[in-house]
Amino acid sequence: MKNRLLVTAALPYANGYIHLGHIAGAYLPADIFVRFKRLCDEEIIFVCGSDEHGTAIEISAMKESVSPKEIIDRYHFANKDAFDKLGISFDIYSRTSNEIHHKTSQDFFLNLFDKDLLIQKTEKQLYSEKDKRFLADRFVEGTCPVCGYEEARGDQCESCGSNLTPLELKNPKSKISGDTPVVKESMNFFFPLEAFQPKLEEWIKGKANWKSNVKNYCEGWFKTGLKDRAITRDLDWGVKVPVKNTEGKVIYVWFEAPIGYISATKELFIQRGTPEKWSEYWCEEDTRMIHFIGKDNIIFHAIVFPAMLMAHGGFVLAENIPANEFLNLDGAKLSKSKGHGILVKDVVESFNPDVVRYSVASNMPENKDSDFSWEDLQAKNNNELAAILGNFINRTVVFAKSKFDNKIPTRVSKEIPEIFSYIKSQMKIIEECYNNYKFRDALNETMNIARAANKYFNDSEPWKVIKSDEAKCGEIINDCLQIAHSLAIAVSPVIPFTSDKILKVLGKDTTDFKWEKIGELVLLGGTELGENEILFPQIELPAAKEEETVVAEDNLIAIDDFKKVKLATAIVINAEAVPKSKKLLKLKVKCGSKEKQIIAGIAEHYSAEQMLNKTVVIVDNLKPAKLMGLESQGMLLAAKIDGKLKVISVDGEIADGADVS
Ligand code: B3M
Ligand code: ZN
Repeated sequence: MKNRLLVTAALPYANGYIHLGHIAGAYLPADIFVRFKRLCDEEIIFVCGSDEHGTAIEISAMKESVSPKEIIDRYHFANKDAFDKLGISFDIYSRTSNEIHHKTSQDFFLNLFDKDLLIQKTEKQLYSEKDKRFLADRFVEGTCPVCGYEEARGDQCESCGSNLTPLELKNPKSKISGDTPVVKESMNFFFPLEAFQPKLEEWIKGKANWKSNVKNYCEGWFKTGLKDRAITRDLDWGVKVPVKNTEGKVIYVWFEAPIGYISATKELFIQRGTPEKWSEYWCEEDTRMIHFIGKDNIIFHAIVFPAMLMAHGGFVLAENIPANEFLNLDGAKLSKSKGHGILVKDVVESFNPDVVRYSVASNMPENKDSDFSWEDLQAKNNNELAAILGNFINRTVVFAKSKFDNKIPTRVSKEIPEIFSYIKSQMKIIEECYNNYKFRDALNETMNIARAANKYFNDSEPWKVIKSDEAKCGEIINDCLQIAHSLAIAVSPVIPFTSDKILKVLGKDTTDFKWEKIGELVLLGGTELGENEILFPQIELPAAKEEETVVAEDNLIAIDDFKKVKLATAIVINAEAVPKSKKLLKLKVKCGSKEKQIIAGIAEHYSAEQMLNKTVVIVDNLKPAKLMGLESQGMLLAAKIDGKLKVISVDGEIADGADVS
């Protein structure tokens, strides 16, 4: 049995905050799997990081008039933090802007170039005279030749999913200036994907345990026939092509991003002080590499990247790619571009991360799209986590605390009740589920242990037994506490924070915190119990959690109501961060002849420098209010889109002090 595991999760683009759709697609299943394997003492690393190149990032930067570096820094750190708060336990969360990644990708490229594998082709490209640049991928928008959707991107139509090239678009327009581009020739490098089709087909044929969605998808591609793919672009932002006379060209983001898994591994082992060890994971045959991704990334992980690795030689290929489908929010796809996303950074502020993990895991879109709703999260918390697991732990601990002097009662009889062999058999079943990437089943079988535990408690009636036979009652409670320990292990891949809490209340260290100890008696009688806490307080949802506000007829306001609001333009003449606040900026604005202080909740979206000299629209007649002890004498208008705040500004168009109505 091979035993060295290399687990990767797709590198999220650092141009947006990660949302629950991402979590359900790749990161949570990966994390659960990795946590399970760590409990089994397997040698394993879990690598991920930010994907920091590509036109999407350059476009975000352009839209906000900031540098790409500013964009990637913002989202890299925010996403790293959000993953952390949700307990996604990467061994490393790297970034593709790191030097080591540029070097690793360039070396990879050169390896293929030196072997004469890359094809150089001069082709027609779209070029904007106005922007003075080629318009690759997302820098152009136009009408999809397949479905007629008018806002199709140069690389893909979001409406019908067709892969496109900028030249195929009808009525192409520059995303930068709206300019109509001309056609100009340019040389680019192509990867000979077509030539790899037979090898790839052969390789995938041998993958009996791949999910059918992944296999079918690949077979679809094979049927159409693989085509060679351009792996360089005429762009500035990215990894420079390491070949002479290629100024102004970078390696295509989808060529270098998966190499990011290799660079991240190298970086991890540099950090660990064993820099050579990365190659054990990437080059030794007994490594099992598993890519966790969402279904929209299958082509790159199941076809393009393996072909690249084959072309390079000396690398292991993926053992499995358990891609998930999409998680929908009340029916709508959880995609950031559509604005339906529930951002991880927000959700972990309001909810116990384990409740989020549990509810996403129980709705994991393993074989088909699935739905997420707040009501379901509430139900999972109140009716499962609290009512089954929390209840068992709580009643057991409360009983032990009050009747056995806050200690684990000692067992006298050597007899081990039946329930422990049931738990052992569950352990095997759950193991099997995890090994086959069946996370929903694993979770259900795990909760079955908690259900059985409650039944054991009920059937044993310790509250009655205590009256006649204290020793016997002590044994029942000892059993229940031992079961609680088994549960702490069994639930830990899915709800690790809760698992820690259970361990603490049991007064137990991690010596027996191993998968194989599930169903065993490891707690010592006489041990002092820790402090008990309610693991899953009931969740009440606010009446409407929906983002969309539908203005009901009786919510309409009269023009006179609106006239009460005095809006004016004002220029920001001073801006500084508010100490100890992540959200607030302290602004001084000039509005005609007067100056005002405004404390604005925009610090997560704008730096003080970015706000300086902006001409904004303010509510001028707002009653002063205190925020973190600072007086705010107005507010500024901002729009929220896809979770991002954009301050309404009239820079360079209207001077400060103008009335707005
Ligand atoms: N950044 C696409 C995505 O975030 C891309 C994945 C790269 S994995 C090597 O969905
Ligand atoms: Zn289309």
